[in-house]
Amino acid sequence: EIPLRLVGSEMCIRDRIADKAMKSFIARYFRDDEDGTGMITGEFYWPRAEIMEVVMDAWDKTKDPYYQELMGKMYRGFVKEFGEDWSNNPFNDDIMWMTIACARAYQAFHEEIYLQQAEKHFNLVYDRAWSDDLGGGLFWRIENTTKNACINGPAVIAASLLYQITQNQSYLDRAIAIYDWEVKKLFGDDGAVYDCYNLEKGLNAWCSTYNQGTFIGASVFLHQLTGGEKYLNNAVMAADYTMEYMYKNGIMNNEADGDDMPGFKGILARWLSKLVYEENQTKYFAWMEKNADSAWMHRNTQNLMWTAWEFPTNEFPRCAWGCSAAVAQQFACLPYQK
Ligand code: 7K2
Repeated sequence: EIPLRLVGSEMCIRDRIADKAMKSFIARYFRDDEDGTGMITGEFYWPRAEIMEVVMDAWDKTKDPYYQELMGKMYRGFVKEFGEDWSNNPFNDDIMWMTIACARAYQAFHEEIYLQQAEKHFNLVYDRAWSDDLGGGLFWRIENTTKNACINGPAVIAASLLYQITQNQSYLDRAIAIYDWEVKKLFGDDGAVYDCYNLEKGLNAWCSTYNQGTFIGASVFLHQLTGGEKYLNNAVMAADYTMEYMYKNGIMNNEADGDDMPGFKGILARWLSKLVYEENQTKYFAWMEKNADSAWMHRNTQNLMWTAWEFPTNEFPRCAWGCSAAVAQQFACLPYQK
């Protein structure tokens, strides 16, 4: 068990900081509507789904019933805007992020709608995105030109969750097949997870925290579901690469531009936490805490933390998504609640 420790001059334990960070984030960005729905203002499709995952992280680490209610409101707000059938979104990854959020919500709360939506949309994406081009794997979008880490890693996680829930072997079989392909085409000997493989242009070897993160998560699930040692070795390689090579054990400051990148680090935080706590890989913990502390030290007067964790947070951060990553980082440093 990793002990909680006192943090800086606050002399406040870490779970209180995570709680304060989340409540401040919600106070600033969550719109609570009278019809029982709610939404994160200013955010579009996949950041909305991923902020639901941050809510699920908070549930996993606190078991505070408030988060069940919050997840329900966010889910209903999402459906109010995008409908119950997400197949008209051309991005397979967008649908898959929402599938993961739903599968996690079902595991936590056992509300049927979440499982129905997760199963329906996992299968929908799998059926339209899997192909034998490049030896397997899922396409990123409906044009079927490129196979990306950002759909394949999340799909392994979604399939693993669905296998845990249903015990339906076909989910595990598909998780393994997608994973094997990702390792073959998008995983380097040094632990790098490459962004994508384009049918015409070949490999794009760019690395990002979210792809490292979903690969770590996928590896941990398959280690736990199959017992295969290679999965744990891969998770450790990908985590080492992220901490030691990408960041030299320092503070994460980049991925702040555009609409997609500012929340990426929260995805790494989530799955690295699973590797640390569930697989007892404690060597990453000090680095995680260092980043969580730096982000908190650089919060603004509303307790919001922008995604460049070594710099002071502006009083008016650019978007909710870019403030959600540090909230995820705070929860990542807490143990799972039984
Ligand atoms: O090119 C992909 C991916 O491979 C790359 O890692 C990121 C970097 O960009 C896209 S994935 C982001 C898309 C997700 N779906 C909704 C779209 O609006 C968004 O661009 O940013």
